[in-house]
Order: sequence, then C-alpha cells, then structure tokens
Amino acid sequence: MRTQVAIIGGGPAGSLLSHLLHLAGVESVVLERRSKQYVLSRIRAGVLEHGTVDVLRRAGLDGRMQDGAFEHDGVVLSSDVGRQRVDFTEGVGRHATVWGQTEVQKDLYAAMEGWGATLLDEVDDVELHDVTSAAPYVTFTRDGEAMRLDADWIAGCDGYHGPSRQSIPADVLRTYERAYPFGWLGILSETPPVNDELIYASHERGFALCSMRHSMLSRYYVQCADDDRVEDWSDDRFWSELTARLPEDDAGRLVTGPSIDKSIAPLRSFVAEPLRHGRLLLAGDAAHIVPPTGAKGLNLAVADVTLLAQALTDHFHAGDDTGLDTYSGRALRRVWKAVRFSWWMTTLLHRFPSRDDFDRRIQLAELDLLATSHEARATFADNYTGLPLETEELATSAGADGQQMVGWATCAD
Ligand code: FAS
Ligand code: PHB
Repeated sequence: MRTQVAIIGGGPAGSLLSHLLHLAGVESVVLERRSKQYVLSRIRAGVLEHGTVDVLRRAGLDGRMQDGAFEHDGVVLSSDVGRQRVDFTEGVGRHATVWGQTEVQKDLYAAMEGWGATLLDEVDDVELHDVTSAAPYVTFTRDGEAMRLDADWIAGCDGYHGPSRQSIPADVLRTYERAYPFGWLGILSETPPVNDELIYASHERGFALCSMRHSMLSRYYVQCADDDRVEDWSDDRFWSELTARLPEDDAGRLVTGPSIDKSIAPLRSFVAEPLRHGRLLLAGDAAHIVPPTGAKGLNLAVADVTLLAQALTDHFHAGDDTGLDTYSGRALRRVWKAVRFSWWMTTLLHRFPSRDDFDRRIQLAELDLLATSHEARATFADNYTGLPLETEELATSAGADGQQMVGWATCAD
C-alpha cells in the first residue's frame, strides 16, 4: 500500500487530520489499533473551545452540534468558603461549548465513511521505519496478515501509549512531566445536570466537577486517591462524596441515579519535544497530556492537526515546507500555554496530600482574586474558552524544533 500521509491512530487527532487532508485533496490512510466501536465507546472530553468549534464548522462536522450542544457563558467555581461564577462574556466575549468527544468522534467517522476514507481498524504490531528518510513506511498486521504502508509522511496520532513517540531516538526526544498524586473518578448518570453550567468545586475533602452531556445525561467527577480502583467506589459512596464537596444549595438540587459508566483516570502533565523527527510528525496525546481540569486535551489535539493539515497541504500542493519546518515550534508554543493553564487549574482546585494550611490559604486567596478582579476573570476566561488557534507565528524563521525561535509576532486578527 502507498499513500501521501500515513496516520497512526484513529482517535480525534488522527481522524480529524485525515478528514482535513481529504478536504484539501491530500490522501491518507489511518491505522487504528482498536475497533471503531471501541473508539466510539470511550467517554472522554466534554468541553470544546471556540477555536475547536470553528474548525469543526469549517470542516462540515457541526451538523448535530448546532442543535445538540450547549453554549456556556460561564462556569461556577466553589470552595468551602464561597461560590462564584466566572462570566466569559464579561471577560472575553466568547463562550465554551459543551459537546462530548464521543459525539465529535461519531461525526468524524460518519464523514470519513461518507467520502470513503481508508481507516484500517483492529491493526496490530504497528512499527515505524526509516522516518528520517525520504521514503518512510509502516508495517503492521491485520487479520493475521503482515502488511506494509509506504508514505511520504507519517503522522503520529496514537495517543500517550502509542509507538510513534517511541520511534524518536532518546538522544533527540526531550520530555517534561508532572504526575499528580491523585486521579479522577468519573461517572455518567441518566439524571438532569445539577446546574445549567459546569461547577468546579474545591473542597477540604477534595475536588469535584459537575458537567453534562445533555439535559438528561450528567457527567460528574470526584478527586480520588491515585491508587483507588473503580471497585472501591460504589454509587452510594460516589454520590455521598460529591454531595459533601458541593455548596449546600447545589447539593440540595443534586439528582442521583445509577451510574451507566464509571472509570478512573490518572492525572499527569506531559510534553514531548520536538513534534517532528524527519518525516514523522506528532499530534495530540501522542505529543502531550494535560490533566482534564482545564478541558484542554481534545482541544489541543484539534489545534495540532489544524496546523498540521495546513502544513502538509502547503507541502503537497505548493511545495512550500515553511509550515512543516515551523510546525513543532508553533504547536508547542500553544501547547505549553494550555499545559500551564491546566496545571494552574489543577493546583488551584485539588487537595494535595503533601500540602499544608498555608497552601490551602493560597488556593483560597487565588479564588478570592478571581472573585474580586475583573482582569483575573478575563485571563481565566481567555484561557478556558481557548487561546487563538493560528494567529501566532514566528517573527523569524525557526528551526524544525522551534528551538531557535527568536521572537513571536501575533498577527492582527
Ligand atoms: P487518543 O488517545 O484519543 O487516540 C489515540 C488513538 O490511537 C486511539 O484510538 C488508540 O487506540 C490508537 N492507538 C494507540 N496505539 C496504537 C497503535 N499501536 N496502533 C494503532 N493505533 C493506536 N480531555 C478533556 O479535554 N477532558 C476530559 O475530561 C478528558 N478525559 C479523559 C479521560 C481519559 C481516560 C483519557 C485517556 C483522556 C481524557 N481526555 C480528556 C483527553 C482526551 O480527550 C484526549 O486529549 C484526546 O482523546 C486526544 O485525542 P488523540 O490525540 O486522538 O488521542
Ligand atoms: C467533561 O464534561 O467530561 C469535562 C468537562 C470539563 C473538564 C473535564 C471534563 O474540565
């Protein structure tokens, strides 16, 4: 088999990249380890930045989202000493969109099926070869048959545990990581959401988050120990802990019910640099992981592949490699700001086992700053609803890994 772009991973990053390349007349083949049904069954992100919604709209993927999604003009932040609402419109005049990753993935797979994408699912033994040559290729097995895919470029969209990042030599790859001493226990319940906007609760007992998927499907999380197992948490224990961490009025409105999905996710911040090695390009969770506190994971994946699709299109249609040469530096500039915000929200709202009363007072002071400072709320709103996608570019040319970046210019909108 041969194609222009071999995409490893058929999650949001890989499938959106394939779709965007198709719209630009660039061929790709997607290799996915799991079945499409399995990918669609994963319960993941819930909040889309305004830039993500624009990309999906421009790609013709917003049909169901127009009617089914919620537009939120703010979020509630609560603690054991108070409850406040951060109004996005007051700060930046934008909103956040609540539309589950599952729905985005459904629309992506439906669109790809519509135009006849080559998405090979349930592949095994994926290996990347000659990524620094002009003729890279991927070997894999499918239904027990050994196969080979030759390509001009390889996009590593295979998530944190995939083989792409592992194909970059240790003396080239730099990684930055922070593991958090807790996890998130998340449930889905067919109950009406407790509030019409998200509630991020920071309580002495720990963090909790109230989110939703639609008017009769709620998504709730509580911070749990990093060695907790799902079987340690009965529904009763979950509802009791969530209730204890919410402000009294919100807790009084909480409608409980049986969980229809329950899982624990570890929290980590992780960034790999550079995002390009020869003809291998990393995007999404293959390149970076953020704690879900800032609702950035999916949105970063969309931002990466939006840059990548344009860069690959310029390469194939105009012979212009500027986008490919600066992809890593430009993507990482936005990634690190999202990593910072996600780290900041996580340290602001969670209870750290090693932290003391001084740390708790700092958290409460930070929350009080948000409650009393318009500028602090505007900065929060700017980050939460999404920093600009592509209006930033290098003021001077940068090396492939962006290390020589001298300065940055923000283009006029
Ligand atoms: P993904 O991990 O989604 O997709 C990678 C794909 O590559 C997968 O389908 C995988 O099967 C495939 N793959 C892996 N190895 C392969 C191989 N060897 N060969 C072929 N294919 C291979 N983000 C939020 O914003 N909010 C949240 O609440 C949130 N919750 C999350 C909960 C969990 C448990 C996890 C793991 C992530 C969560 N995220 C959340 C982040 C998540 O939404 C990701 O950011 C998003 O899925 C990124 O998309 P991809 O980069 O496509 O990676
Ligand atoms: C979700 O709805 O799953 C969700 C929302 C906001 C977050 C994380 C998860 O920060």
